[in-house]
Amino acid sequence: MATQSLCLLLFTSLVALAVSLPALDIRNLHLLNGTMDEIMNVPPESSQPDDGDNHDPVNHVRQARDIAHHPPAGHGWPKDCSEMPPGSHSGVYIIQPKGLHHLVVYCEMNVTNGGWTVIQRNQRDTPVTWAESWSTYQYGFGNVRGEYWLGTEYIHQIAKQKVYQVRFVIQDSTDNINFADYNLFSVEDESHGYRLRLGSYSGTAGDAMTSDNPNTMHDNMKFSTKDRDQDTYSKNCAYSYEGGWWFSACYSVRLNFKGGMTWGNLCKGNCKSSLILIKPASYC
Ligand SMILES: [Ca+2]
Repeated sequence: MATQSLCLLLFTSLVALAVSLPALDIRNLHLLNGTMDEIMNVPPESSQPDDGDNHDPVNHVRQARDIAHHPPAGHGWPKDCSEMPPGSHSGVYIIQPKGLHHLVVYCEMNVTNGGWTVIQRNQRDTPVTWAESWSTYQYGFGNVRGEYWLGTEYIHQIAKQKVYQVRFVIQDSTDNINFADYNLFSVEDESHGYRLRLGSYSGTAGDAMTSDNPNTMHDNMKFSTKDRDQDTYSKNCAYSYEGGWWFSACYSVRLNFKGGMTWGNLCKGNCKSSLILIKPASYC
């Protein structure tokens, strides 16, 4: 009987919580070059535009009444793509990293057990211009279904929730798909220059992010853009090489670039596509 009472109390609490859900506040809808219908974890009835009360194109604030059944009461929105239910398909989802507003991201559910959050996708013939400013890199650009950068700040916010790993997927000039895994991945906060921290390498693409040569190192480097030089070079790598990255002086990896990309010796200036995926590290 005590258990039943407890369950009833819990259920009542969860219902109360559902009613008091805060508004869905997606700040990076600029990545969604389409409609809310493309989002996999929003029910169809909530994909109608707001009814005239809110014309703010910046915040795209949606109301709790629209999402009463999503997410399940008490469970909250997934904090990254690893929290999607088993059997979920790859596509665009809403996540809410701990302590942050909502974000749209692309979840890759087919690569190695799924659950990967896509933080970068690029291809040689992209229409996206990668020579963007610090603030544009911070909050992301491009198309979440095509070539995009999720945002340096958001990457930091997601990856600080747990211990993360990263996978770089590189299509070389002969269309072979290669990968580079690092068993740890974190990006420090803005006050520390969004410095990159990687763990041990394994894979087929080669360990191009860490290097014996300090001039081409990326691990432990701060993030630089054309308007914020935090590299170790006398000039500005991001300005010279047209894309934001964790430059040293300057690079062995250039993936944030409009044109043929570079991954170490695998494909120097003629890589065809790239994909950067993160998810919590497995402990077993
Ligand atoms: Ca410099």
